[in-house]
Amino acid sequence: MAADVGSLFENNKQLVELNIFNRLVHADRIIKFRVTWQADNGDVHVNTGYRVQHSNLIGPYKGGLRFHPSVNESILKFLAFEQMFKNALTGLPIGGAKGGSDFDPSDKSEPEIMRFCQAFMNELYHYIGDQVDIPAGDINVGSREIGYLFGQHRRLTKKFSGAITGKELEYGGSHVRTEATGFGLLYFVCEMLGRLDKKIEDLVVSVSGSGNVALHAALKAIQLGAKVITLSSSQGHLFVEDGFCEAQVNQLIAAKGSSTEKLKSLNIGEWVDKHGPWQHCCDIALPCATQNEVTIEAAKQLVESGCMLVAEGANMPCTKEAVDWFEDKKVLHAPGKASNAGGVALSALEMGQNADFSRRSFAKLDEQLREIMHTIHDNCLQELNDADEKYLNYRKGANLAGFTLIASAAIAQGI
Ligand code: NDP
Ligand code: 2IT
Repeated sequence: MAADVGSLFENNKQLVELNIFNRLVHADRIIKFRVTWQADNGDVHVNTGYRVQHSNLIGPYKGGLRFHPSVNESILKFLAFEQMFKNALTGLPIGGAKGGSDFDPSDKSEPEIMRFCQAFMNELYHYIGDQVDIPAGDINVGSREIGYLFGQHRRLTKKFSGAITGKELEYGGSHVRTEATGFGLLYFVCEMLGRLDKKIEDLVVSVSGSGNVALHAALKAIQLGAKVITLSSSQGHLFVEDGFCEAQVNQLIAAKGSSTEKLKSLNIGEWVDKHGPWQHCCDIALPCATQNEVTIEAAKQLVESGCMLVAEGANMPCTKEAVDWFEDKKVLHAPGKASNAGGVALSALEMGQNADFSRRSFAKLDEQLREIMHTIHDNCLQELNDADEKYLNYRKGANLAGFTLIASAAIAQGI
């Protein structure tokens, strides 16, 4: 990031004089709180909850909540920082935030998850609101958790307000929000392929993860005529040489239980324990699980086996060394802040529908999502002048475009 924006600082003295870099690196505030909840057997547990409100320079704080044992302040700080640039790239008026807890939902009962969500909201509700900060889902926070969180917010505030997105349709949710990150990722990939005069039909796609983002990415890739050969969980991956079919992916979307159990229950292909999915030959790799899952070793395997395009569905799934490798080998790489921005963009459209008590159709919102991904793709290229960079360097383009927008807002609004 710093290297990408270095030349910008040389050419714009105001950025230095007004100390813009330091002002944007530090979060506006970090809220940290205790969450006490009771297990089914009567035991009382304590977890830590967080909300990092990074910047509301261009709109109210906006970003997901993650429940995972790996959650800590450091991870949420980088996710909130990235979210600020991602949200700016959408062209919509949303600031950047992220939150969550180190709570592990994987071995908890439904009532335990409900009680945890309620206890979490008992503290978080002080800091959010439809004009202030609007959380949504992320890892292990899907429509069930959003329902419990929203219900508790409604009880505590006595207001039915759009203070959370990712809601079910019946109580203020939006069509396409569930699908948006994965579908948007594929619309972005099609934009990238279009510049190479290529189409996605018949290309081989490797996807990691088997959660909300991964499954909707796989579904859209198959619908567009690609062959999806892998899906994964934290325990390993499923390799299907002939490719998953649409019905199998839909079955996974509808299924309950752990990612590993769901994948194994399909009884197809080859289950590879404890390995990520990057060892197989593919044209396109879509990391859609978690941060740092594509290491330099995985990047080398992908390049060697002929992969020509990597687009991030997850947030920062490729290590810096992996991205450097892709760029060095002229493999197109899209950073998550651009390619996975469809989810938060649809969240912003959900906020708009909540604000004017309206509901748009699936078809209309899907079309809007396509347009937004097209705009984000254009935004990534517009700051690059060098022809080589324009061909290759989405990372630099996305950082420059996001930074320029946020920096202008910071300058315009004074110190
Ligand atoms: P889900 O909880 O629905 O799915 C997460 C998937 O990733 C599961 O299959 C999970 O497997 C796997 N996973 C989680 N941790 C690890 C790990 N350490 N190693 C390997 N696999 C892992 O989350 P989402 O699909 O919503 O999120 C996936 C990624 O996309 C995250 O990086 C998230 O920040 C990002 N994202 C999400 C958006 C959204 O709207 N939901 C929007 C934009 C980005 P298991 O169950 O075995 O842990
Ligand atoms: O990383 C992300 O963009 C999300 N988890 C979605 C955030 C949102 O507010 O919809």
